[in-house]
Amino acid sequence: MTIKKILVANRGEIALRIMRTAREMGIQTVAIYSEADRNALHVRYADEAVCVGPPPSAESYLRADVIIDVCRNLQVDAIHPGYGFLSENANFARQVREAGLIFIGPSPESIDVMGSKLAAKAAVAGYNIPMVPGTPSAITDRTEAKAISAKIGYPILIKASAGGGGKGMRVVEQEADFDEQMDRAVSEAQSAFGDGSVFIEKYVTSPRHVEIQVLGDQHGNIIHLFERECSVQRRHQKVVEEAPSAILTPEIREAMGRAAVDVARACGYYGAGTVEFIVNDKLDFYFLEMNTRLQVEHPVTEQITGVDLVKQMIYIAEGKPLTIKQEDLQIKGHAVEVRVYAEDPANNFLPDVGTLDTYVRPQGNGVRVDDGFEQGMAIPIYYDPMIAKLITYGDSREEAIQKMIRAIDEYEISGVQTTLPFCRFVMEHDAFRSGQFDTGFVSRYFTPDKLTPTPDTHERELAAVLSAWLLETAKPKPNGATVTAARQSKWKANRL
Ligand code: MV4
Repeated sequence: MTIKKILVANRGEIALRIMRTAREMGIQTVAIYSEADRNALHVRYADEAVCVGPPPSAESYLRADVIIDVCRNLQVDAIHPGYGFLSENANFARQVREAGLIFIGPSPESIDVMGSKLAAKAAVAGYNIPMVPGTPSAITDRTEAKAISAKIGYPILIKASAGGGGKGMRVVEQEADFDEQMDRAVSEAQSAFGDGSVFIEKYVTSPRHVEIQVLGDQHGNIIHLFERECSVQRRHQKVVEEAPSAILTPEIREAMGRAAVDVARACGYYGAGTVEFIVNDKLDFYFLEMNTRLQVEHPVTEQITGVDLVKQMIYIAEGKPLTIKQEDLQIKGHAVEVRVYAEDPANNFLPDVGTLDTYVRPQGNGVRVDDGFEQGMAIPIYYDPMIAKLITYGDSREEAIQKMIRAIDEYEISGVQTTLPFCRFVMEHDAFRSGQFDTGFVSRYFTPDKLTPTPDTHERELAAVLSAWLLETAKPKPNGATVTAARQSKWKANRL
């Protein structure tokens, strides 16, 4: 089956990113949008666009029935769900299939298995995948659970089977707290996910988060595209991602890659997926969960492998066998991504939505910006406040980081506060630069007083006037080097 027309059931940067690849492949694109996104870039970019409802996601981007109707009306062949919204909804994938459409993603069965952490553990049980010591099934008997916890050793973690991304987790420091924390965990899981099943794992303190990108086709071929390091997080929200990880040896990388491929094999996976591991200070790694979608941070993998993941997803959905062999893949260079949010890092990362009065992207060699906004546009309050993903690529980790600092300083955004100064703080931190960090990085090192504001537009104008004045008045006329030095010192003085 050849896909001729794709509907992208998403918005913002990821909708645009998917449509760009579709266009390169000669595939027609259909955008959907809510009333809040009438003027959005993904709507303008698409060949056709249909309004699917009012601003709240539940009335627009999550309306499976409306979206499938649009596909019927416009003779769409396939739906790409992006990330978030309907991307990990097995019932949506099923409805799409039943409507005779192609879901550009895994089977509903794979989504179901990996959507339940306990089902995922059961599925991989025969594959010799390293897992954190714990209970293999839902807790029913507390006396037994306490005995297991005592054997594992405290602290332990209680996790909701239906949870994910840190939701529904409770640390228990000692047996005396067990019952209270268990009550809370079960009732939270029940109210948040409609499923009160919880299980226990040994608590790995301050792990690193390393995930493996996989691709599987519908003929049983599965490959991995190495790792992404995502340890710099704030309250389970990733801030910086990079590839490769600064800590993995070639041997551990290969072992993790093989484990990830086995996890995918265990659920008959096809499409693009991510297998998430935690890594302790001895570099032992443990399988945690699998995300059955294209991830926000996929660009760093694209940069270091040269593979367009969306293109591969489309080929896989068409039923084509993978043409990339594991042995063809190698890591070339280093990529870093920061997420630019309309949040105020000086004010507890409070969302700061508004209008992008100034919006000038950084450019140049090794810089990629995936975004969905232009100057003058408003950031809607209804959705995730991510403005852009800024990705840099260089020969080495140091080069990618230096490029990132340069790119952050070139980025001009006014009208909203952004996390750019916070990203700059991370890039300049010794622990980050040395690679010696874990998931505790932000809480351990960050306080708002550590922020050096990136020069805003006003300061830039001032600096420009100042340097013009220096050039004009300096006598005798200085050579280029002197001018550059003078200009930089004034610039720095402006940036306390
Ligand atoms: C853990 C853990 C320590 N020990 N499991 C958080 C998100 C979810 N995907 C799994 N998470 C964790 N599971 C055990 N047995 C620590 C975390 C964790 C974490 C994991 C990845 C990235 C950031 C994190 C931040 C806090 C806790």
